[in-house]
Amino acid sequence: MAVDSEQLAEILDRAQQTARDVPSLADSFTFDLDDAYAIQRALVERRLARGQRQVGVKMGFTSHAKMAQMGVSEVIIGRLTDAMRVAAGGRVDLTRFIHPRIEPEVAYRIGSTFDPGDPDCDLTRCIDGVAPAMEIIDSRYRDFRFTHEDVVADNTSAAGYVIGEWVVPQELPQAAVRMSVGDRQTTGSTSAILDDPINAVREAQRMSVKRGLALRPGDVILAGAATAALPFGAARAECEIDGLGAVHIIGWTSEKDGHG
Ligand code: OOG
Ligand code: MG
Repeated sequence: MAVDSEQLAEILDRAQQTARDVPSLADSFTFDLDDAYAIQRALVERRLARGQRQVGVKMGFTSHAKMAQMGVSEVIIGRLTDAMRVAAGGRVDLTRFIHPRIEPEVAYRIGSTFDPGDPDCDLTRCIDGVAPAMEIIDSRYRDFRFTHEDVVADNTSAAGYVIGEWVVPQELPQAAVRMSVGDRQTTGSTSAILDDPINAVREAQRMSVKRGLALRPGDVILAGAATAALPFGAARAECEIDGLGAVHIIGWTSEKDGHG
């Protein structure tokens, strides 16, 4: 019997809104990858019904470091909404998350020459900006433990993102990537992202067609983390990519009032 995507989306939506984790859905329900993308769509549609706007997509597991960290080895795609955006240099209240992690990302912006209605339009030729970025991931699953289908259903753990200054598109086959969170650091290279992060743009175009996620001019694409994620606590998090510059945000914890 087909799973009820609305029912499973509701479980994940409530987990996100109350910042309380849930067990892996795959422990209790049988669903395949097509079902998982249907659940993701239903989940994000709930956000859109609350007035959020879809502003782009994010690729996941585009580097071996991320695949190894999470035990999932196939590229995934998720949706970004405007409510997930954190201003560069801004503060982000961590109490709205369950167990946030942060990771370095390359962001691409789709320019006005992109024609979503033309299947032959090459998205990589329509990019009009690239920027250093970070993604906050916050799996709604207990202990960040999930299957490939679970994480797709959960909108690929998407929870927040910050983008630095856009610069003109440039080749980034092997730029050094550094991220620090308080006194912890991680380093890598953009070459870890599918050999070259522009390949993540190709994958975004291919998978958005296959999975029915609309891409439009002005949308953002996060290429996927070049390194494993770090826990994001009350600290300054900064990502620097050679040739692109740096971006930072500050995690802090508001006083919890004891009423959840
Ligand atoms: C899933 C999200 C993966 C990336 O950049 O590889 C991702 C997770 O790690 O929980 O965003
Ligand atoms: Mg990511």
